[in-house]
Amino acid sequence: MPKITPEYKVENFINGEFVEGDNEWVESINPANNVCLARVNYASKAQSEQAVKSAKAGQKVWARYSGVERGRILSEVARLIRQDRMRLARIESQDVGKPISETPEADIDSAADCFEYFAAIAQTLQSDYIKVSGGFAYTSRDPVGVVLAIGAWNYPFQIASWKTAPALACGNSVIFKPSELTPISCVELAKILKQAGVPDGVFSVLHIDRALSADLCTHPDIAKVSLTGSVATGMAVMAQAARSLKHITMELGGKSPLIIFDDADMEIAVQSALYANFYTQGEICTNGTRVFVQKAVYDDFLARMKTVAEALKLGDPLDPQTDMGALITKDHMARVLAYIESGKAEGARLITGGSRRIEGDLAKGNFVAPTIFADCTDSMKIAREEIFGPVMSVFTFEHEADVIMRANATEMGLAAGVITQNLSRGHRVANALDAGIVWVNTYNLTPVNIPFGGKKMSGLGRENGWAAVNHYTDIKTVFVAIESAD
Ligand code: TXE
Repeated sequence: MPKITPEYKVENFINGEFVEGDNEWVESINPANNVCLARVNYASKAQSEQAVKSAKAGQKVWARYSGVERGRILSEVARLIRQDRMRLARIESQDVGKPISETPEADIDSAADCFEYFAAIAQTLQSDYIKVSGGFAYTSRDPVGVVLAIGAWNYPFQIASWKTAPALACGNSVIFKPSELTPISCVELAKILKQAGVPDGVFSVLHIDRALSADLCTHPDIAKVSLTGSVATGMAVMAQAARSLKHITMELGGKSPLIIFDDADMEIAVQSALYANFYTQGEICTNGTRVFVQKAVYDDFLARMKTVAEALKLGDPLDPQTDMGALITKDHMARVLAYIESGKAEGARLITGGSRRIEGDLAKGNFVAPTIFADCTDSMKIAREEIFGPVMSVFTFEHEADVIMRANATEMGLAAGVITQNLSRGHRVANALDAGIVWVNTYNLTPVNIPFGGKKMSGLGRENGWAAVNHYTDIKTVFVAIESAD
């Protein structure tokens, strides 16, 4: 066991109990200073087997609760999350490196909203009655069973909640496997669920390595895998899950376009581009990193954007004045910096940023200046690949039809943005874009009552909104004959 005493000791949660894992100890590092923040004890194969067994038994118990009872417990979860809002936000800011000016609302409130929303769905879930010749049929929405939820590191508490709330509302049980980089907050969620009255086995947390996670994706007692992660992992998990034909939900990467027309309100355009590129240090899958600006407003946009980006304050994620925090790991920072170098080498015009920030305490962490490239072309590496850091690529265009074609010329299809004051154009362009979610005159807003998810290589299935119910239930049809068949 390492000698350092980190701030958090993180356990696994199996069958309603917090347990140390039987496997190796792993350290979780604070991205803002690269000091050990938590010690995590990984679970063994035998322990993960135990989690599956208890999840299977717990699900049967939970499915017998009425929707009203399940909803009451999930509402209590929402209340407990809100009650502990600032402590949870602090954990998230430390673990992910994102500023405390974001986490209370974007991470913690979003999770509470999600439990509240799906509590209401649990209480009101109904099925169909269909009159047929000779009788009638009705449908029931049965839970799918045990759900393996695999999280990414950029929104750990929110991701765990967005998967757990709908799954539990529909009567499933969940085994949550967090990203190895952000293991802390999901254990806090386990404590809250237990306190709210969720029965043993209905929610578990397993800290396991990727090989064991891959193994679980093939487990015959797991009915569904819901993943948030990279496209490559999505393809691997889908193949693993296919061996026993499991349900899947895949929230993967993006390379989304944000289109600014010359009739745009430029304040809205700049604000949207800011949120689409520099919120959470740019580590957001829906980010609109390909910013297409119509020729007449191109120079004006770049000048305003430069001013706004240069005013962003980088620093300690726990300082309320900080606008942008640290990238998740040194390795990830190196990848982002390599993309910045490739932008320079391929001839994009650097407007601002373009390097790591190392003044004072920033040198201890993984801080990269908000970076804007202008005069980008569609073939550049920074225009094609997901960077997952604070790097905005700006392009110019003249005609609507041309920009729609260029915006859609990517294998990804997660999100898109349109900034215009022309009502018909806004709807027309939104309709033409190949994306799971399109924002008009705003960007990156994800209230829990709207469906969220990607098209093409960006994913399958939808989280949030009523649409999520379709991905956490199996429809059973019962045909009742009331007249004898001829
Ligand atoms: O994700 P991974 P990482 C993108 C972003 C980032 C890159 C890598 O571009 O730079 O992905 O991030 C588990 N079977 N996104 O390494 O590798 C893994 O342990 C079962 C976009 O975090 O995809 C982790 O818990 N599980 C994304 C989770 O999958 C497996 C947010 C994601 O890991 C597995 C984060 C396997 N074969 C990063 N391989 C988004 N959509 O927002 C990995 N895992």
